[in-house]
Amino acid sequence: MNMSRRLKSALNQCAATADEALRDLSVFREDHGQAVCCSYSLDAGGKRIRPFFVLQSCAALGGNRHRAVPAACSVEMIHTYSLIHDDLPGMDDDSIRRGKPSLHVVYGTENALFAGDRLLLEAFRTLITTDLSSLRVRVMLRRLVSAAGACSLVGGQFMDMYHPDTADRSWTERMVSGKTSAMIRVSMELGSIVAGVSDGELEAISEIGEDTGWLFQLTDDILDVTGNPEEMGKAVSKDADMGKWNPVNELGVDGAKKLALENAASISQRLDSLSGDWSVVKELIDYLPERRK
Ligand code: GRG
Repeated sequence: MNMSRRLKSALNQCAATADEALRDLSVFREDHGQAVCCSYSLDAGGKRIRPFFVLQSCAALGGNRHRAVPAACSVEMIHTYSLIHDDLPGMDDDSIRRGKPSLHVVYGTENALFAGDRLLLEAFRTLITTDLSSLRVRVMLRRLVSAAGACSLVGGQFMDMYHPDTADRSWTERMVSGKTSAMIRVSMELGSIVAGVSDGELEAISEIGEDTGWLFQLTDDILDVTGNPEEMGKAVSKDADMGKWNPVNELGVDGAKKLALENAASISQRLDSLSGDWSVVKELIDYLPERRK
């Protein structure tokens, strides 16, 4: 399945919007080492999937995309911090990220720690600048804190690091929910909140975001076996080499691809039941099982 011209253009547009806004943040224009380190990783060319979900969820509900830009930058900064820290020798120990040497390889472990810490904090400073009522901004902050926190991103990473031999499907689902889904779910939530979503619909979007995160991880696991490291800009075969349980180990590549197609179809169907026009988001969901990077 080829990516449609419409989807390609929406992805490029969202990435360009996020890139431009991130470069404009004064913190990355300061002339000292940490700013250089933060920019090195942010500018390294990630896919900007999370900013896409923020901006497109806002647009789907008829919101003002411009107002969602701080949230798009915030989720990308937290995601980038998590990649920088995950690549450290004491964590997943990866020397290539986004097709370039990982930050710690170029600037050292200490600077990678500082840059990650800084990105995490700047993400919240940036979200506070959202042009909405302070009540609405507080709701967004609460969601972002919780997605990045001990029961989500940090918690999922902790589980993955102290991965027990007995880890089974339900353990892995909880770990993925924290490590991968939380940031994708919150991206859809924040974009929807900017657009003024109702409480009832926000919960439906949140569940769709959770399942989209699971689908994203499933396709990441498939690419871990079938992907090309150059195309993906990172190492592959890591989980297989470590003997970790994941759906691909259980179902094989074809079984996992079938499951990804089924999950994408179910998410697409649920997007149809929401108000607004989610067609661009649906196109990305339908494309995920085929993605090569
Ligand atoms: C250090 C708190 C902390 C968390 C690290 C991000 C992470 C958690 C681990 C990296 C390994 C991994 C497979 C995480 C699952 C999420 C995922 C698939 C990340 C890669 O996201 P992409 O493909 O990356 O969107 P780009 O580079 O395109 O932004």
